[in-house]
Amino acid sequence: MKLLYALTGTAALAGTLLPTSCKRNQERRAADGKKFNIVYIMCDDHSYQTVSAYDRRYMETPAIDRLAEEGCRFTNSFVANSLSGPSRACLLTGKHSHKNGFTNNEHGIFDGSQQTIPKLLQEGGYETAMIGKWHLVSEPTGFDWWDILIGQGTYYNPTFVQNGDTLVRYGYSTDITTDLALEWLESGRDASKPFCLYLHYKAPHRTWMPDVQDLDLFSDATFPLPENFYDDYSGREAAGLQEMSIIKDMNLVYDLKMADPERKIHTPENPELESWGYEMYLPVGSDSIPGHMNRAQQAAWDAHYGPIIKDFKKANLKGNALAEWKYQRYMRDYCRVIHSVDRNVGRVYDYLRDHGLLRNTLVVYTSDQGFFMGEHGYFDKRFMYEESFRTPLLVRPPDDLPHRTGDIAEFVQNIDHGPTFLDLAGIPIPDDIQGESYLPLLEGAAPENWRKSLYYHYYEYPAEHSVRRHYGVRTARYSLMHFYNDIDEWELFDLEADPLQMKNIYGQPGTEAVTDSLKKELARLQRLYDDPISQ
Ligand code: SGN
Ligand code: CA
Repeated sequence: MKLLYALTGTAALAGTLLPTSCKRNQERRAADGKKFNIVYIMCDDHSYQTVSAYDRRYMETPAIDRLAEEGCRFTNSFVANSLSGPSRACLLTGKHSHKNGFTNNEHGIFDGSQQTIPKLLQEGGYETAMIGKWHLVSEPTGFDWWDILIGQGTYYNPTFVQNGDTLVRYGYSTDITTDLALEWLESGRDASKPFCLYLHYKAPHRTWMPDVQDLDLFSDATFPLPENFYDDYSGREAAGLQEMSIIKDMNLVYDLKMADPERKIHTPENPELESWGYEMYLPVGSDSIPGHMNRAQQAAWDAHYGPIIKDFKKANLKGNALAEWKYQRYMRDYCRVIHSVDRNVGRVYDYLRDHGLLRNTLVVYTSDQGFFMGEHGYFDKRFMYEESFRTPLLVRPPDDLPHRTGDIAEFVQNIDHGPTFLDLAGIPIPDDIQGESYLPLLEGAAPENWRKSLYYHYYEYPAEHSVRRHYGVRTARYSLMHFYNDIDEWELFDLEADPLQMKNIYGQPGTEAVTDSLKKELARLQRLYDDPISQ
């Protein structure tokens, strides 16, 4: 640990290898003497399908979209390991999971003594803050200020830990997290320093609990069913073995809030769900418990869901009708939760604009991974399939930084944020960092040697949702993945011919040459990133 930390010293940084364009930019910025701030906003499980800058089928997100309208939309943004803790560790280190040591949520404890981006920023004169969902088990290091949710956090009346002190805050998590960020921007930071703020929302993580004020939104909406909602997973063994199907795994009470007072739906078949009920309902005789709703919030929920529960029971749906009812119910709550995120991103934007900070602040909007909105019949993420491997990424560069606008199509991955921040700050990027700065892309460069393929590795199995361990490579046209551990299955998709990834062409006649070259590329990436799976 000490050894890694020593790498952050000046001597270790002196030999840093940077792409020429990065070096040029760093020198130029250093000569300008400009210091740019960073506001990095990350949601938990926000699908690109529900960001209207990417997809207009479901809902509008005007505040989030504005970042792309005034800046850039990345059309090929991916993660390295589609799960919360691992994504956060990639973000903080600029390294793949096997290098930062946090491979899965269930057994991981982030080693905060290692080199991290916030520590490097601090050493470079930056003030750093982490506000909202942290999910890395150990206490944050490298932050001048931190105010984090415990574990997943709760939507209502959440408990935070502020620089080591526990505090319960009453209200809705997304609003509170924004309030804390704005308070820190206004009066918490040392205004003489440039800053980097990590603002991490808990929303829209399962169980997609809307704010009281948003309960009536989308009530009349009918969301289009994904084309492959009724996927039968033929030819894709791992795809069929998961436990994240809307039809079979999404719970009517726990996920879809059908906690009927008569307890016909709310059955005792699953004791955990039975005791949780609405996750946050107050036990009888109690008025206020952290993480649970208070009486007024609960009354608003009852007023909203009560009639839906009644209608649902009367309808006695079966088969596809029940499946599609579940899908609509899921989408309504999910989109309501996003509506609140969008409103709060708007509050952050307004603050930055009203305080003249858009001039010298990079604003990033992204998610810790993508999410399935019923594609393949799924909710959740984890797979290297497109909906969870991709994640939204909209970046508004500082007005004072000469930059391009519009779409950026190069492959970027969440290990790239860290080096980008260092690059923007004019801080040398240590050569053990595996991500690439995408700042040259924002500045309008089209580097010829930009990565042409992506590496992915998911580890959390056996675990909730039963997605098998897998690693893989994705190029512009193909996605090749190998599921391993208690299974040994390869899946290959031609994304041009089969963008929905329904036809596994691995082993099919005519695919020998492409399979061979993809396996070579996979091996090259495993060597490049030094992933022991290949050794
Ligand atoms: C919880 C959820 C899962 C989810 C994981 C990981 N179950 O365990 O559905 O896949 O988090 O999500 S829940 O019953 O607690 O809602 S992650 O985004 O934090 O990695
Ligand atoms: Ca997540």
